[in-house]
Amino acid sequence: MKHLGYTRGCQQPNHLLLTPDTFVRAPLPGMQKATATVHAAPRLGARFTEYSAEFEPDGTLGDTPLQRFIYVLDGGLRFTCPHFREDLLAGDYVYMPAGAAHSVCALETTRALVIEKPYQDLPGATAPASFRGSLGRAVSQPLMGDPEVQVRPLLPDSPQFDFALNSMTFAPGASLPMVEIHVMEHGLLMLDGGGIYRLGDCWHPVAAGDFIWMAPYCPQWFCAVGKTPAQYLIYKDWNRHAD
Ligand code: UGY
Ligand code: MN
Repeated sequence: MKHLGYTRGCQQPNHLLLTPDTFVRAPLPGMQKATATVHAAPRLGARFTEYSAEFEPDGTLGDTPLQRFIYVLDGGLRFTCPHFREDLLAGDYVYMPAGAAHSVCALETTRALVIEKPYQDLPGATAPASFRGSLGRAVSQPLMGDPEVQVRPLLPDSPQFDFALNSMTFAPGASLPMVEIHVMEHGLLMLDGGGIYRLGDCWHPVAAGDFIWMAPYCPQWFCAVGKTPAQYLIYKDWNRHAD
């Protein structure tokens, strides 16, 4: 018996908060020496899949017909595709378009965040090519002129991409400048620090390791609480008409 059944984890019609104490690990097809905690998936109502993959040394991911984004949280992954081969360490990431052959093999005990999504064509635009990047090289910009809230886009600013993935860092006490209510959905992983997340009509204390899914139009606001900055990685659908 743990905490008499208490958890901060919470599911509501317009959002989901998953705290690490609620994570249930299971292998996905094709995974070897690895497990996944699936945070968001179509059965939740999301139009993408986001999961944390945990690898033993030499662990691998299975194939996917979908576009795939992999961000290394800690440890190291050897990534191989026809265009490049690279050892990815914490903060490094790769993007692979739908159907692109690639393989991933853990160099040591490793955790990575994985996003998979069917690609939504845009008439007149070609699908993006594979690429690699690193959080440390992503250019930071203030959110709506506030230097205390820094946004680092991890994907190129191009209509080819049907989603965006940003790092957001809040100085202690800094907050989103407004309660946002928008058509895009979000998948969010807290990387550092913590604070209060308003989601719909709930105010949740959140901390590093938590995952949040926000449905389209879910009212959202965040304020960093504590003596260290809060940082999260946030997914949103992007560059496409709403349907
Ligand atoms: O990009 C966004 O919509 C972002 N500002 N949302 C959020 O942090 N909840
Ligand atoms: Mn938002």
